[in-house]
Amino acid sequence: MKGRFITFEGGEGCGKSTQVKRLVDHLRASGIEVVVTREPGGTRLAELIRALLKDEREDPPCDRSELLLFLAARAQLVRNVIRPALSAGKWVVCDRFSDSTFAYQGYGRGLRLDDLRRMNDFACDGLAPDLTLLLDVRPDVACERMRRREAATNTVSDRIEQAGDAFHQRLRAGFMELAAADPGRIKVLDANGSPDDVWRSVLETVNKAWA
Ligand code: T5A
Repeated sequence: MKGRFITFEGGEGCGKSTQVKRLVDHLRASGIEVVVTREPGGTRLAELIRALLKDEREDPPCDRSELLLFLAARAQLVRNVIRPALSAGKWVVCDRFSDSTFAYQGYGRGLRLDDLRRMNDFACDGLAPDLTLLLDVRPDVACERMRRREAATNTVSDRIEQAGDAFHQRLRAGFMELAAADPGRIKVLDANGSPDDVWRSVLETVNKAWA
């Protein structure tokens, strides 16, 4: 028995975490055993790596260190959480996975995609999602959501969120290229609408994937 592996992807402020929660609640209410996790994170070591990646003090990781830290966190999560859950027949819903590395470190930072694919394959030991929901938002919509969240939670954007407009444009275009190259797995959803609108598309896409 093998479970199913669903990932959510997108740029900053696309609303992934909101939809991950809705999907997990829905699947559990339907009687499906679901493991929900996120990247980077999801194990003790991977959460420590997350804290290192988010550390705002001096000596931020260079592009290659950043890549290696994301991959180290992923290797740990795949080995200790995702593979065992899938082998036990559970569904796994993960907030970001390999496509974030291709988009952020590849299209965003400019590291070579060929290198990233080989290294990522090594880190994941070949594991790829069955279905990826790519939430696409316009930059102005994403900016407004981030601004509102910062005001509501009294927080400021982090190192990666502050990477600049050109970076975020490359990121969005990169995600679209990834989706165009793998349309069977990566489904692009318009995420500019309300949480309810986006949820309807998420549900429809998941239902269609295993109809
Ligand atoms: N990263 C990650 C890499 O560079 N390489 C990698 O390999 C990986 C795995 C992770 C960072 O690491 C980078 C990407 C990221 O920069 P994170 O803190 O986990 O950092 O950040 P995100 O994954 O971007 O998650 P966020 O929680 O910040 O954003 P989400 O999940 O897109 O959005 P969400 O749901 O929290 O919503 C954001 C705000 O908008 C509102 C929400 O209430 C919230 O306030 N909202 C909506 N408002 C209006 N309409 C909707 N439809 C809305 N949906 C949500």
